[in-house]
Amino acid sequence: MAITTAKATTYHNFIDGAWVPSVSGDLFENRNPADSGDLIGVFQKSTRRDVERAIEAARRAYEHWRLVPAPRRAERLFRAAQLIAERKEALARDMTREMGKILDETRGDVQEAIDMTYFMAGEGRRQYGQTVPSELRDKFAMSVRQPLGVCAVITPWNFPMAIPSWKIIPALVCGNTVVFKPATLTPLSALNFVKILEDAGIPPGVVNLVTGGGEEVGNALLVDDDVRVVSFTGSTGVGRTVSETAAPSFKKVHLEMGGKNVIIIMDDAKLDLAVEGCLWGGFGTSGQRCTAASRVVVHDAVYDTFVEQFSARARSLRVGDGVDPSTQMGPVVSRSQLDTVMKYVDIGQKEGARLVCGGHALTSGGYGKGFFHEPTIFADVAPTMRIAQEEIFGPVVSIIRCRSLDEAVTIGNTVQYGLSASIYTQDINRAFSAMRDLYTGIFYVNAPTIGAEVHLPFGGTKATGNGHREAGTAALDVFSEWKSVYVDFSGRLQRAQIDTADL
Ligand code: UN1
Repeated sequence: MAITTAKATTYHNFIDGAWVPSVSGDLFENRNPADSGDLIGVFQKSTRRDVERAIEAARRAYEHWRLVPAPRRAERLFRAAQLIAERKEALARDMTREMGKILDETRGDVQEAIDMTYFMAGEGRRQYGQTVPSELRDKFAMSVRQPLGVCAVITPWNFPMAIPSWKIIPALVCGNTVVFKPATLTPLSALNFVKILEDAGIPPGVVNLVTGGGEEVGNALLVDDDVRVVSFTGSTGVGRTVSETAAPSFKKVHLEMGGKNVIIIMDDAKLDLAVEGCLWGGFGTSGQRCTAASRVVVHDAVYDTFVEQFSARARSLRVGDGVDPSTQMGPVVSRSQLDTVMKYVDIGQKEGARLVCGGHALTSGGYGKGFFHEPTIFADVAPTMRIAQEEIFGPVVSIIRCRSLDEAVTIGNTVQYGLSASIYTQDINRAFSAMRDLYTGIFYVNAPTIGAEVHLPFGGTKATGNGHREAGTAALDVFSEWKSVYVDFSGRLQRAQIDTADL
């Protein structure tokens, strides 16, 4: 799997059951975002040729794997879930080191992979279809799920193990095989996950890992006729390219993209609870979640008190290396992510929003070697400002004033995205009307916009998604398709819609 030299550990691709170098001979580095002097390892900078080999292995393995009974496939997945649980602490530490979020959160990320793997393994004994009466005599009618073939799984760096598990495990339980291209910023967690699948006894070729950039590796997956499903999580811009590139070969494309999620705080809200929720929703994972609460719409009657309490709490958050147990917010993932955050802080100030907390990258002292930024809050943000409309993916929250629930819902809906929304109120009527009227895929009452559980559908509306959902049994709809089966045991030709059965 890996060769360690005095300089750095070299990690390999996993193709057809073997850990192999790229044909390119090129490598890329994986560094710690809390300390860029910490080189974690070097990974294969793969090419189209590597991808083609992986697809070919997956295509061949599919012919065997699709015929393994689903409950038997699931046994290997239950074993994988146990192995992830056994290795949880080490996996979380690797993840904090390569991605930056604090250990509590990386443990949560690994736990989400455990939960998903157990949940989906259970689907090995379900995958229910329908059995319905036929309109003709002596005829049987039912529907069954069938796998599609080779699935391309393209994942982001913010949930380095949870999101791969959301895609790979349902793909496998349905009988598909996988070529997995993880984000170049978090290849170690991806590799750890694939190693566990290997150790759990998933046969050669069923899961293949190819590391490298989107231009080379991602694109090669999207244009290959043998890839039948693409499941992608990432930005809306890249998602559009994925969709367009995969369209000519009629792949089934599942996209999970950006968010600009809103928390609405009404005048009757428990304000302390709302402040806690906004801190966790806005600054958890340093704001780098598609579900992050990057907008807070607050009723006029509690606006000033909320701004004061929320900014006081945000100012006191301890920013630092995620492995330090006292750290509450880690770095952002990379230099370019830090540049994006700084760019939006600048945009917010130029747009005339009021900076009430943070606003600076942290560069001195222990922060000098990493990509740290203060928790940042803008108040008096107009709903049309760019900081209220565009996904920043960093620790920046925009507070917007409202005077009624109707106005709050309109503001909530007036963005291009539709992933998650939330309301803090003690009034059940307001909670239910907001639940109905906010056009998102996920909705919370008296809780922040983050924290979805694995057994309900996950995904969003508008520019967040393309109508599919992952997680829950909804994920089976991405990784299988329906076959309707009619069995005529009458022994004669019966013509549907023409020959009617006698009463
Ligand atoms: C993401 O940000 O892409 O609901 C996933 C949540 C997590 C998953 C987030 N369970 O915030």
